Amino acid sequence: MMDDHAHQACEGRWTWDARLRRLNMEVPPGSPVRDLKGSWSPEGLASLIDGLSRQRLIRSFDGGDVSVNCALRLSDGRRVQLVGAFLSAGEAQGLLLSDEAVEAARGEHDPGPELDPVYQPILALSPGQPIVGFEALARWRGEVTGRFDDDGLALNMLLKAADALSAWQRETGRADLFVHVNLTGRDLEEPGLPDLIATLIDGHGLAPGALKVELTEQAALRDADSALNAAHRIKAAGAGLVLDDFGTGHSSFAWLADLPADGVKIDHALTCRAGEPRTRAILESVTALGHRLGMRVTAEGVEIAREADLLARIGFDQVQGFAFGRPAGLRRSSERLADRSGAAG
Ligand code: G
Ligand code: MN
Repeated sequence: MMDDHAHQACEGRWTWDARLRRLNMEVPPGSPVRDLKGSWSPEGLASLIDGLSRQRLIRSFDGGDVSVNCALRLSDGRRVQLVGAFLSAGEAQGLLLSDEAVEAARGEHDPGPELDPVYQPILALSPGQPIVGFEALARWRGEVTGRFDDDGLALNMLLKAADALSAWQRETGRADLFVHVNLTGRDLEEPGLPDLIATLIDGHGLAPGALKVELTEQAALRDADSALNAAHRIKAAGAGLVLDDFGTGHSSFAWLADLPADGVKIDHALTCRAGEPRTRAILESVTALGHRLGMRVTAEGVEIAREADLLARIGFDQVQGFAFGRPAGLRRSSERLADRSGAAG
């Protein structure tokens, strides 16, 4: 399954100047797509790309969408993707992803399954239990399960989640809605990440912290200092930070102390035992601790709806879990928001 999918790598940055109609590409010398470096008119670039991709290129920049997500096939078979957003009507910017050379050598191109995230609602434990946000989870069209080894995944998930959030905010008029995207330690090593996040936030006009990045301590295992640096840069770019899976596996108080997070999610392993006195004592302490640190505290993996009252009394601010909504596609998620009830479904 994994072998069917192209392995993407970030190869550089681009900016689009609508007034001059120039696409400026910055690509380092060693890159397999270094020949794309330079300042292009769309027509000039079109001479390098496969006929079928040309319209897509023009539409991406002239089509009026805030997001730019343009997969191009070069005439020699290499494939590149431009991801980013318009900052204003006249100016867009983003990152250049390319599929590694092995894909080109294969000749005919299997485009791979298309990323099609699902979104699981996060509800406030306040009267009416309104949906306040969603966690985006990676799924591929036509695939039931599986995670593809793909360096472009985090960037594409951020792009799709920002798009989805922007649509939900427009549909509901609620600028306070948020979306969470999970990132790994390897994702944090991507140097273009803070820029892309800033571009998406500015391009869609999102409030600071509305696009949230979930991190587990796993992200810090390889190199804690660089993970923390990256987390600070992401936060400075306008994203919220949420500590994921707290209370299980790798999750220390040191990481809680270090990460400048505005939210923490307590793992299913603890929340499913909230009724037990010892676990309850732990949960009451951890929610109080989260609040002392200025964090919103979410109970995740909640499978029994009537436990919401108990979790609220313990001190949780938010719940997420099968009892309050399974992950669903974009359309269904919009319907859930329109229902307002926040009821499971
Ligand atoms: O914390 P993390 O990002 O790993 O959690 C996301 C995963 O948890 C998803 O795969 C999602 O389907 C799953 N999940 C969501 N709600 C529940 C639940 O109520 N119970 C269990 N067991 N898993 C859940
Ligand atoms: Mn998560």
